[in-house]
Amino acid sequence: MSRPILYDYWRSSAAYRVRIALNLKGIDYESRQVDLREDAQKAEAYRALNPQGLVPMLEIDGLRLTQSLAIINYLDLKYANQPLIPASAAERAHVVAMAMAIACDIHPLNNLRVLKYLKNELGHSQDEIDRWYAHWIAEGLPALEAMALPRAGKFLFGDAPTGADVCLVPQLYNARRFNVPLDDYPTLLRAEENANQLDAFAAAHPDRQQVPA
Ligand SMILES: N[C@@H](CCC(=O)N[C@@H](CS)C(=O)NCC(=O)O)C(=O)O
Repeated sequence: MSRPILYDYWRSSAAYRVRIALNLKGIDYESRQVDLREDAQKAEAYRALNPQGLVPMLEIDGLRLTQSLAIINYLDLKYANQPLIPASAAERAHVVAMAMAIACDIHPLNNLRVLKYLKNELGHSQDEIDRWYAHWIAEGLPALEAMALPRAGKFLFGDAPTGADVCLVPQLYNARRFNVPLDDYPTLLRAEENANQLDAFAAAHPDRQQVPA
């Protein structure tokens, strides 16, 4: 297998998910930074590869994969070590629901292009945009805490990391950047703490990535 290439951005939480998943699977990869500050994701050459103009994108096994949850699902089906999504239908539905509560219902509302639209097209102030950002996190996390509570162990589901934790850790990183209070979410914080003790999570942290000059 040639070395997979991750079209990445150090601060992108969707790319952070894929970095964690690749690390958990023990897959060595090359990170290519797509500089979101410079709108490199919108460049024609990049859009020719990924029509959505978003990161992450993963070139692996002769494929070009987009959408972090689809990539995580691919990696999990293809590389059996360290399962990220449980096999049983009911457990699978539970873990995927927690991942989607973040990836579909919190993160998209706070994506860069949404924030830019609020600022540049609708004329909102930075203070209003920061409130918007924090609002959607504060709306989503209590539900996630309640979803996780009955079946959580060291992680959101049981005692091993799953795709739900892979989504959680980048989302809490974002929450902290915007000073969203997290004290009401002990289950989420426990999972985050246990996850960050693992090399796979620690090595994927934005502070450990190459930052474009
Ligand atoms: N649902 C997508 C979201 C990808 C996404 O929104 N990526 C962000 C960075 S976290 C991005 O590329 N933003 C660029 C923009 O908004 O222009 C996934 O999970 O991969």
